Amino acid sequence: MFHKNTTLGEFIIENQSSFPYSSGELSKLINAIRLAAKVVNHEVNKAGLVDIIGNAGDINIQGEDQQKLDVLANEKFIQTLKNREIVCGIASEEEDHFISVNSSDNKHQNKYIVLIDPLDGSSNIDVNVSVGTIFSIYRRVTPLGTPVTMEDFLQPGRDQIAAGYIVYGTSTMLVYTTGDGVNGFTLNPALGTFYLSHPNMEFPETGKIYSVNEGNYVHFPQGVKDYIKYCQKEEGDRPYTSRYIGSLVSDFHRNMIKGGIYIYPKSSVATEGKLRLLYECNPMAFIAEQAKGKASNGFKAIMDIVPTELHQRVPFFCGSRRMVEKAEEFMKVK
Ligand code: P6P
Repeated sequence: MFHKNTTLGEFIIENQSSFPYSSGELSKLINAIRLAAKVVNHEVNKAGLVDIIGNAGDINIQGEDQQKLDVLANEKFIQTLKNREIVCGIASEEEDHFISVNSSDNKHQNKYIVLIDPLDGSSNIDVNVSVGTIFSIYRRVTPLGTPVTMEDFLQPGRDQIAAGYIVYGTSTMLVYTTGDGVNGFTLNPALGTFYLSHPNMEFPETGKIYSVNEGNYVHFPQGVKDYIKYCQKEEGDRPYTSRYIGSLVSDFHRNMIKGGIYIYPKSSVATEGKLRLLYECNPMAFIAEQAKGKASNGFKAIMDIVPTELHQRVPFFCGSRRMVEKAEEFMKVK
């Protein structure tokens, strides 16, 4: 049992002993993500000084090229992961193709694959709304000693060995799972240390918050329209409250604490939805299921979908189990 003063570093070491066949490499990987999160957190917080440091693409007061924050976040995470002799491949929303990471001895002995959305919701930065990083970790499936292939990245979410997110909000939190529950750590910026603030996080079985961009209502499938009207109907525990931040990680995080459902469905304008399967939906689905919630495409568990493309999109229904099940009932009818 962990006490609330446990640091992320201590937790990783404690957790490692309970993680089967871990030779400490997964711990090194989570530590790499922890480090990159601190660096990105510093840059995200500084971005508020945009009038002083300049917009992306401008020259800032140091006379340096001001990078777009999502480009910077991408570089920081990739650089930090590459420096560890444990990652053999990286895929990112910011990279068209996957990156093959050769070990220093060039014998391709590293065994972990990392897929990442380095800064999800980055358009919110300019309006000072929270953003997030999402990561997903697998073991490679092709033989050690060979360069990674696309097969290593197109694994179903069910095969993830770890997943998590960082939410850069009113406080910065790192929330992750290695398949043994979900734990949340809050950064103390004065010390640069993450502390266990939310042990064993779980979705309430149901809730009263629904998160969907109702501006797209006219384009939604009939089942989604009917579910939204169900949420708004004055009956029983309804009407529910509508909360939509426009940042997946923030909406997900609030719903996990308070109870709720997040929906990004397909529509006549987004025929497969907007969110990416590999580095947004699968990691959030792993966390959701580990937190006793649910994640589907409206019909099938997200983590049972066999990927076909690196950047493929899927419709996404995620949150309190009974709310997702109710939404799926409406999807099955129409
Ligand atoms: P829309 C951010 O761009 C994002 O990927 C998610 O974080 C967010 O929930 C969604 O897209 C917002 O998309 O179309 O409602 O603005």
